[in-house]
Amino acid sequence: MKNKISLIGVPMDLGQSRRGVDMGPSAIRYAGAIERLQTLEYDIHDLGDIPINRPGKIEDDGKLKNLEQVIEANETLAKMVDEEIQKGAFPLILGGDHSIAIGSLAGISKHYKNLGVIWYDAHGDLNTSETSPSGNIHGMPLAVSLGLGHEKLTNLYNYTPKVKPENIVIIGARSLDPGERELIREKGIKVYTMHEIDRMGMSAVMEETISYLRERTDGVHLSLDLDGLDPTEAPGVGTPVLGGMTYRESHLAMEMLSESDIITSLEVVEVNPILDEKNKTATLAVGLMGSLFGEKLK
Ligand code: EXY
Ligand code: MN
Ligand code: MN
Ligand code: MN
Repeated sequence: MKNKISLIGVPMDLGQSRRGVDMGPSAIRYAGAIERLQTLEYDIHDLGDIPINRPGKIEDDGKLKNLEQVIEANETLAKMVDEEIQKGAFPLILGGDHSIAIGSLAGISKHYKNLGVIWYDAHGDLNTSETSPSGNIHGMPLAVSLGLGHEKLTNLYNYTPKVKPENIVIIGARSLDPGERELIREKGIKVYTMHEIDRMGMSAVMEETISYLRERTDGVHLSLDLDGLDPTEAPGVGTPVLGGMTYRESHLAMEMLSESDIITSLEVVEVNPILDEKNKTATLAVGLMGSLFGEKLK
């Protein structure tokens, strides 16, 4: 993994409806993310937070809430991420809700022929405005990155698609909408739901994921949604779903990814300190980052 890390905060909460996730970047910084990576001798630069223009009461049609503000922030994010990769840095993006993956993947993917994506999440985030039950854009970023959905989102940063379906692995899914299930079947997207994780064990899931992506991609983006973990361990998330991955399973997943050395970018999303208990979820996220960046137990 590269030694130079560029940290970018995106205090985005307009991709969903619960206040508080805009404080995710601060909560993760307060949980010691920067110091943790400095201890591992990374040269980490905190580029601060992207400004989010708060809407007045702009009536949207409810099918793509806060579309303009989400687009604006993601265009800025894509440009910053693109520039940091050009400078040879490893992009580490802190959310903010998962709609920021639209900008992350737009800024990252142009640097790869076949970017792999590991979507560590309780959800598929594969909705379009046609299939979404909520109109929240944080439930759409993976569909958008596949080139599916509103063209103002899919064409962000002037190219589409960002990711090919065969280069995606979803891990931890346990809440998929009908339209997402249809898309997964139609596109043949690789998904390890909690059922597979329970049957196979996290170690086998990660072995398969790593070898699958190693043979077909030239870089891998890890999109780490903290609601992928069980809410009894990670309560500070906006869309909790019971029966999630444990902290230990997640540490193993991060340690195996660290050993594999396939991860070329990271985003950590959906930490909502208002819903949390004593910044527990951000602290857990920083612990997982430590494992991903090479911390060893002995
Ligand atoms: N599938 C539901 C929707 O589209 O509204 C819930 C999405 C939750 C998305 C969180 C970020 O993972
Ligand atoms: Mn430096
Ligand atoms: Mn998500
Ligand atoms: Mn999620």
